Amino acid sequence: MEHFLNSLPKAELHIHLEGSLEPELMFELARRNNIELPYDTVDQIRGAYNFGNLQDFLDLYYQGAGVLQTEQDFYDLTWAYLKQCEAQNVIHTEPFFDPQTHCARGIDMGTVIRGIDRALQHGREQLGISSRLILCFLRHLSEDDAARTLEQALPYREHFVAVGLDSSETGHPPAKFQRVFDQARRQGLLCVAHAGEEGPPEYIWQALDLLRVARIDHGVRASEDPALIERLAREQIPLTVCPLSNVRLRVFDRMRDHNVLQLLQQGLRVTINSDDPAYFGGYMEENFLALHQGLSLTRAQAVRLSRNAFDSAFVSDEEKAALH
Ligand code: ES4
Ligand code: ZN
Repeated sequence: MEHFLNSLPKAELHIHLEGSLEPELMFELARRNNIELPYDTVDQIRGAYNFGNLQDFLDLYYQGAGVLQTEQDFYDLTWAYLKQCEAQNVIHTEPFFDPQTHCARGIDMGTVIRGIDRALQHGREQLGISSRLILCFLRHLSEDDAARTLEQALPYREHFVAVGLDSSETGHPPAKFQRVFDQARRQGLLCVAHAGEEGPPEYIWQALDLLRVARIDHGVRASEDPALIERLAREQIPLTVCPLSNVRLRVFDRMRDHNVLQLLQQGLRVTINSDDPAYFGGYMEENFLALHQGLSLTRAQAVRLSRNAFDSAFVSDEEKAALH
């Protein structure tokens, strides 16, 4: 099964580049940029990754991202992620980045996007990995802050295809961002949003009806609302589910309690993703493998999940045909 899952061609639709920052690279960048880390060793960093909930994780994630300063840093971060994709036969990826985390520290938008984009370009040329970039707004900040961020990113419009919504979900419903998502859509951008990870099914309804998203990131709490399940199945709205993330952030206590195969069985267009692989114990292959170990995922189910991801990618039908 390990060999099968490794060689299965995969597409990843829910990965935060900042969440792919491995402790080793965090140390190297801290040294390069003369930044003091509150850890002495890589093992100490990994030892701190013991989260009780989403907010515990986000606090360490934003702290870790502080070592990213130069265009080269963003290049190195993205390139390291792409090398992992290569090793696991992930042939298409649509990563998120969080510009507000960096711009709030005085890093220029162009520095961030140019570094990421150059690595994605090299990934296409040297590794044969196709990609589309997604700009995420931080939902714990205001809608005005998100609107200013979109404005600052417009000079780099050609380098990203969609906007997303991430960070602390509870208390920050999709409705708060309706106007900025309307603005993004007027720029021809597609929309996605994290919803129903820690937040209630109502936030998934809002993401669909108010933000008009093409995919729901996570969405696992949809199972609490039969009418919502019916709609997601009927409209074949993709859910980008992240199994290891959900267990590490205590959305489910154990992998065998995860509802992803139930959602698949109910006819939803479910995909498997790594979310923040450096923090949650693995990349795409480890997520599939954890489902095999915890939920007896079969080869046929793995193939279905992988196909769903290619079908849900933000690429033209011609490009899809080439990926399949
Ligand atoms: C995230 Cl797991 C998760 N949830 C919400 N926002 C995020 N940003 C990075 N990882
Ligand atoms: Zn996420």
